Amino acid sequence: MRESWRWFGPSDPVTIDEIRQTGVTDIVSALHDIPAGEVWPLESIRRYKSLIEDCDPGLSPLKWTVVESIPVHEDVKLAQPGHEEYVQAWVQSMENLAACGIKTICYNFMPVIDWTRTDLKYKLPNGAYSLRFDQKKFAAFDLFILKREVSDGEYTAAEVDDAREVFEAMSEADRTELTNNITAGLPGKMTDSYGLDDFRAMLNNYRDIDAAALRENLFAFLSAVLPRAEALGVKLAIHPDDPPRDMLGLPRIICTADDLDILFDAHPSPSNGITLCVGTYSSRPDNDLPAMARQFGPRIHFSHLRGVSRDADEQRSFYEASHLDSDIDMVQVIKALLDEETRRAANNSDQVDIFIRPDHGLQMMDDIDKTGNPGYSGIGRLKGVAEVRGVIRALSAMNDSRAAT
Ligand code: CS2
Ligand code: MN
Repeated sequence: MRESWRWFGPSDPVTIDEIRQTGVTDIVSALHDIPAGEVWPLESIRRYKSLIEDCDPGLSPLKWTVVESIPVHEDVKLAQPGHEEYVQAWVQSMENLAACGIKTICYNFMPVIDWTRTDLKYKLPNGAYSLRFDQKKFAAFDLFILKREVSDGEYTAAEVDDAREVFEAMSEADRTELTNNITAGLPGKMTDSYGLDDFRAMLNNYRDIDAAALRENLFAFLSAVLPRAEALGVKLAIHPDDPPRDMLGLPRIICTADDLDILFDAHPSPSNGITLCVGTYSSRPDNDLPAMARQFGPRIHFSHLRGVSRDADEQRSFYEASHLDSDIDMVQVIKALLDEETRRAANNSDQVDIFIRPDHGLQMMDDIDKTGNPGYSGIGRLKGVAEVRGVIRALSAMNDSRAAT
């Protein structure tokens, strides 16, 4: 297992020297300033890599090994005329990264919105803050702020009533904040920020695109990308749609084990893999994470470790819980990943190690008064990575002692 940490670049309040202190060995990052659809120049990649990797002799080295993410231009998801140019740019960025030795690439295929939360400062009983997705608030945005024309059956009458009640209880400031959280997006998102009118126009672009059409567009993208990825030894790791279900009338196609079966049936290439984002997949109760980690083991090139706690009475609402105290059996997930590495080593696989990172953390202690990227706190993630490291060490020690007897 290779422990990594997401860094947003020189403006990230958590610095490379601070990350070094956490004991992780790898950095997950991206050229965040380059707009979707443009090539990442070789020189820019080299320069950015040296920001991460150059350090005084004697310091523990860090290595930029994982890209999260090269954004996929909306026109590719829509298969708009001319989108091939954006695909070619994506492939060129991948070639340039591979030339610098960076060969694990996370990406996603979520239309219009990337990961989405309604609350960025949700107070937990212990006083720390967390991120939350509240289905009622989201419905309040959809129905009463965005005022989207919803199709029959999207909301029950009771859900509309609940949403109205939530909307009416919100202040103007609350409504603006909710709108920003959803339309302007969160750190690390791979889609653009929009005002409400542009947002409506973007949604409208997808009115004729259902799940089957979106899949076709993803598969066409992969047909163009995978042969080069294979030749370069690059591993692609698609990130699931977060939350993992259709939203705002948009199809979302990487949500469940069945979706992944469809993906790998269409494109069995060994370069076609996943980011096992444990928190995202388990934001729905029908995804069994330890089982998915086992089922898709060989396809897991990267894993985001994070817990969620779903509301008892509304399973679509959740908050991001501590890494080990959530609805997920994290120990069993980690065990499955370690077993997968053992299997790879026995098969002399070209990539034995799975990259993991604490995917978000609580905002706690000195994090609370700092302006940082929601979810990407220093101390909260340090707690997450330390807990996960403890589990890895304990399970590995048990495996070693079993192998020795
Ligand atoms: C999110 C997103 O998973 C996450 O932590 O913060 O940044 C997500 O990683 C990207 O959309 C993946 O492409
Ligand atoms: Mn994730």
